[in-house]
Amino acid sequence: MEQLRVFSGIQPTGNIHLGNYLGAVKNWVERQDLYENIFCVVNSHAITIPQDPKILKEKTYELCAMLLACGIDPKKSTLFIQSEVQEHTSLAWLLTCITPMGDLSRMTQFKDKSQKNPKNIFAGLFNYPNLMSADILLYKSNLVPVGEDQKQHIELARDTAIKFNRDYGELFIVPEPLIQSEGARIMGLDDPTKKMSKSSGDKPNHLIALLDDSDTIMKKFKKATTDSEGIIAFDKERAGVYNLLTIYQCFTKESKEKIENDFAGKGYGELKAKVAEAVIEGLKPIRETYLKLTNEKDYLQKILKEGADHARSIAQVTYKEAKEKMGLI
Ligand code: AQP
Repeated sequence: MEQLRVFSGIQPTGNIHLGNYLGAVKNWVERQDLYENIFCVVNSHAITIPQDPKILKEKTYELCAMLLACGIDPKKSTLFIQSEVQEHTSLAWLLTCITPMGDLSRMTQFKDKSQKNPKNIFAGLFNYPNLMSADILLYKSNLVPVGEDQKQHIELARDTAIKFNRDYGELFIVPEPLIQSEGARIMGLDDPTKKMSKSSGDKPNHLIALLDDSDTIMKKFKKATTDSEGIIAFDKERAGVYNLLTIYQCFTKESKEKIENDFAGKGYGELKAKVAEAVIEGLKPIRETYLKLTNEKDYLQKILKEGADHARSIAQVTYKEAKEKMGLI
């Protein structure tokens, strides 16, 4: 039986954080043996918000090294940088020409990000979902493992694939999102009503970066916003405690019942310390491997070149088919 193909991406827009890790990357790593995997650092997505070119370049390589440190194995997964395969932006243009403006206007990420940067709203941000559809459809991907915030974009990619196949002839696979039950939406520690996000990283206590040292992680958790009820339970209505318990569960892999029993009668101070300890322990091997990889620049370049060559060989075939079906020479 043919293996299902997985595609997913991550933007080099800042420091990779616990939300990116628990919502997406950890899932990619743990399921590598099940699928044919293609993972991409989506730097062309990053420029939909203004970036400093020098920093963007640095962050792109840092993120590639970090994905390897998290456990992406180049023998099992293709890893590459999006802008190295030009078919992503080429196919995005074809898809842009068949996507209704109304569908793009409904995207909540566009609304959120344009509210955060009202003076810097560019057409690229509006068109971001078409580039994401191109990323996924180019590889005829069956599954797209993402956090909950990307679900709406995948629904659009599905609609686009269906529309293209209907109007121009069968070509694309209609992809399915793969969203896990725990950790699909990790919230900011400072404000558990808002998703943990790289672009809010300037708020000192918002996110846990995967490279934060143990003291910083402990300090940030100790300051995490909770409530005054004093009961430790998986209650979605109490977002701060729920978020801490979810993070704890993702690292310890214990059941909700066991966690609630273990914390019964304990205070928030103890909860925060235990969550911080679990996170410190879980991130330690990642940080250590990352530091080793920063001295192996040639190895990283080699992996990324091989990854881009492989990705391009698939992408070129799909793009040529799409172009011909639309009547382009
Ligand atoms: N808070 C989160 N909880 C769970 N999953 C999350 N993801 C992002 N934030 C959370 C998932 O991480 C993957 C990579 O995301 P991305 O870098 O492509 O873009 P994003 O979703 O916009 O993530 P950020 O951190 O909020 O970045 P900025 O601030 O640059 O927009 C995706 O699978 C995403 O679902």
